[in-house]
Amino acid sequence: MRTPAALELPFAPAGDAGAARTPGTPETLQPGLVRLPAFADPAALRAALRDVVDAAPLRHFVTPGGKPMAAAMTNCGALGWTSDRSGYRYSPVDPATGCAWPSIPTEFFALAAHAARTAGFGEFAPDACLVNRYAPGAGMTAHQDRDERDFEMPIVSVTLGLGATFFWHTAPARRSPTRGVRVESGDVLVFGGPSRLMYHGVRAPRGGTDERYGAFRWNLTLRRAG
Ligand code: MD3
Ligand code: FE
Repeated sequence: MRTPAALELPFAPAGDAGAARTPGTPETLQPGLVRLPAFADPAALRAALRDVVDAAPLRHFVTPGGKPMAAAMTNCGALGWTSDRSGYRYSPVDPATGCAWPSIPTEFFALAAHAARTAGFGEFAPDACLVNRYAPGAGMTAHQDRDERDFEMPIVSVTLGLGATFFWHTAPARRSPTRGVRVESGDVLVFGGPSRLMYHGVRAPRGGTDERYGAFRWNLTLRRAG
């Protein structure tokens, strides 16, 4: 029985074949910020992502100020990032159901550990994976990620579907110069060390349709939160 949430999914039917891009050389954009072009295989992650959003449907969290966030979100892992009128926090349960989040699919976990190692960080065992789904016109304004317990751990970000421009401030202040990088489906960014607390955000994707992930940019953000 398919739930209404499952019916909203834009995933293409199985069996379509899109040409995978060739993985490129790791690129250090600034100390602690590494881009791994085409490091992930979008085709190999699609079924696992579908299972996650079937188990914990996407929703628009409300900010502490009361505005719904532009990106639809859900989580997998022991902890999931949430927001409501009382603030941002990591929760072991989905506030919509009171049930534990689905666990991190082994494909996601292995990808994140491999990406962190390839980017020059040590062992990385994420316990939280935030799924962000952006429609054209939906972006994320500049912010810091500081709800995690340990800022020594890197963060791994995986883009699937439509591409977008990721931007960041080059010093730990909002009023510092901005740089940007284009991220396409399968690209992975790893943030750590001196880049861990920098302000960052993402510009809304333009229109288009990805053969597997529909008219959306999907982002997996794997973190050690607890
Ligand atoms: C840079 N998500 O969920 S990638 C977020 O594309 C978030 O969905 C964006 O920022 C997205 O918080 C950006 C992930 C990211 C995560 C943590 C960072 C970028 C980061 C920490 C420091 C610098
Ligand atoms: Fe962030």
